[in-house]
Amino acid sequence: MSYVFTRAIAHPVRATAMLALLVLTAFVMPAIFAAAAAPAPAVDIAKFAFAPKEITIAPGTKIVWTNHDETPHTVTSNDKSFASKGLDTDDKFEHTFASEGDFTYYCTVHPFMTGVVHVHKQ
Ligand SMILES: [Cu+2]
Repeated sequence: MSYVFTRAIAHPVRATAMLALLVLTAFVMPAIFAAAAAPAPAVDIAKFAFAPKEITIAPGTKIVWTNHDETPHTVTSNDKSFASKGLDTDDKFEHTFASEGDFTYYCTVHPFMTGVVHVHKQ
């Protein structure tokens, strides 16, 4: 790198290109990553329910479920496109929804616990 950098400095056009690359690396790239690193939407599992019960996200969004109960629960989609293991207290499960659709899910231990993820372009 230092060899390349030294050679670049020796040539004004290359030096300008190197400066542009440095500016891009130092300022533009972190901004892009900061935008991509928005906090993942969260669904809480508490008192034998998913909260929020319904959530709407854009394709490519990751959702994180956290079990706050003392009882094990699962996050299991009806179409089997995603399924957690048994989640103990404070365990998390995450899934990224790549394509659009309405994804219903439930807890296999307590099938009356249901939720739905709406994935739509926004
Ligand atoms: Cu459960």
